Amino acid sequence: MRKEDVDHSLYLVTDSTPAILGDKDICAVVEAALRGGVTCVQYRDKTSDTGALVATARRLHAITQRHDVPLLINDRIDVALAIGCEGVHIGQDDLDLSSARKLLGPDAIIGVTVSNAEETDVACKGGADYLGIGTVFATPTKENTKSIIGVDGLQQILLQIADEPIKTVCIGGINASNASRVMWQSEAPGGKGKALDGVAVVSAIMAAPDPEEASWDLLRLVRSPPAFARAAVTAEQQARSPEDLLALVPEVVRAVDAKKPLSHNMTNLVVQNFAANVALSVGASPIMANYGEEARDLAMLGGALVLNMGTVTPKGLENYLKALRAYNEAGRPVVFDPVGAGATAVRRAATKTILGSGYIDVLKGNQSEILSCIPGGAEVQQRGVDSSAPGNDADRQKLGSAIRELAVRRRNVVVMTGKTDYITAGRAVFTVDNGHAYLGMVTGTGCCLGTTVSAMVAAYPDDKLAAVVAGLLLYSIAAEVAAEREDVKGPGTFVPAFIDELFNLRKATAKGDLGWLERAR
Ligand code: 3NM
Ligand code: MG
Repeated sequence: MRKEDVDHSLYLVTDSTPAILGDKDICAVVEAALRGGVTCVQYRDKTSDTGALVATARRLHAITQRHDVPLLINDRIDVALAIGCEGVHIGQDDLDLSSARKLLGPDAIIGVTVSNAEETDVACKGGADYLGIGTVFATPTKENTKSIIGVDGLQQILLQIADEPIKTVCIGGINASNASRVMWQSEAPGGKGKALDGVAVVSAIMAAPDPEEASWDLLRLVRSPPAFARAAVTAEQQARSPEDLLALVPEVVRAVDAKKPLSHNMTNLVVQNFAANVALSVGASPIMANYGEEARDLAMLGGALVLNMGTVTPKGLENYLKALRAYNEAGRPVVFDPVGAGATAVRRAATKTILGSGYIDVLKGNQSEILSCIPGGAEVQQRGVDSSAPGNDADRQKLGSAIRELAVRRRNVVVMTGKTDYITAGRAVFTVDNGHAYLGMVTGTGCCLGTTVSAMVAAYPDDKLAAVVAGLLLYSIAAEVAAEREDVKGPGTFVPAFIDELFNLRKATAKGDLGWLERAR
């Protein structure tokens, strides 16, 4: 087999420890995995004596050869030479690349594990054939893994090697629940980076009750985009003008009115009642369900999920992750509101975990919350960028480019609220200047915007940018209209009037009365 022809889609790394292999025969497991479609095998055994290593490697090679799949040996160049297999995989603590190349010759496949920019650079310059990039997610399979790089770190490396003629797989905690998402999410912004060639797994196959079926399943997942990718904002949708988007607002609001979509809120203790009433006013069916086990069933009902981090607890976080997974698998929209994201270490960690564990269709927060979702965003914040200062063009530009980068990286829609609200899917940044000071004097108005947006994306999932713009305009204009009413004397009387006006504007829109939209700024 020529090394250019190697398919890295599903790369199996073996493990001989009882915790993973159990009492199964390694050759039987590898054979089953190959029947299931594994495209590359690495024999990794950190404990056996050299004689046993060579004997097992020989048996494995006979099997992989029958399936026309390369066999690589982890670390042990001597074993690879002894059995004459296709190559080796070396880690950062193993023999160096150029010595390995000297020993094995130009035709051998040599892969290198990398976890940062420098290691990647060295491996590419040294002529590695492929990179094993990791550790993506924490995994019990390998002891003392060095750094957990997440999908963000993976994307960074793929961007760095955009023009290198090298193959790539990622490794660490990859399984059927995340393989498809990691392949899609790691794709670098705007198609600028390298696409991952595949995933490398140990336990997802070696510890599976049925390795053949597990392999078959994983290969299918690696090769097909995840359910939510179908409805990501397209380049054409991004290219529209503010006027184009404004023209779609009535259609979005009417879609909510007609469909009464489910708005599934996992939200904080303070806003449950208010958020449910807001959902009803904009035309959605609210359910305030914080128990993750329910999410799978609820995700099937054609709605959207709001993850609001307002009251975060360890149990709550587990519930969020279950729900996130269920909605991602169903291809239904998820709105994430990282309430107080930068405020405490717990919230910073929870935000990172949520962002790393699934796909967020719409990320919504105030300036400090959104900036805490951006690597280096805290600095922008500390430099004193002030979104509440209208007319400061330099600040607007800085914030605009920060959130554009965030949306590009995450391939989603980002909404940053403030006196001016910013919306972007990575290309243009749209702003909304509607709203009223009372919104800032009543608790939960930010959270309820998340609920409103969830109703819009649930009813209009194929155009999330238009849906988000519609939600923001409906919400902030309803606040203006309510605040101007004669019966509204302050924040207290504002709340019921606001709920009324959300309802009134929706009903007016359904009837074709669009006067309120003339207020859009
Ligand atoms: N190398 P699982 S992580 C062998 O980060 C290995 O370099 C890693 O096992 C690295 O698929 C890892 O069971 C173990 O999570 C991956
Ligand atoms: Mg190693």
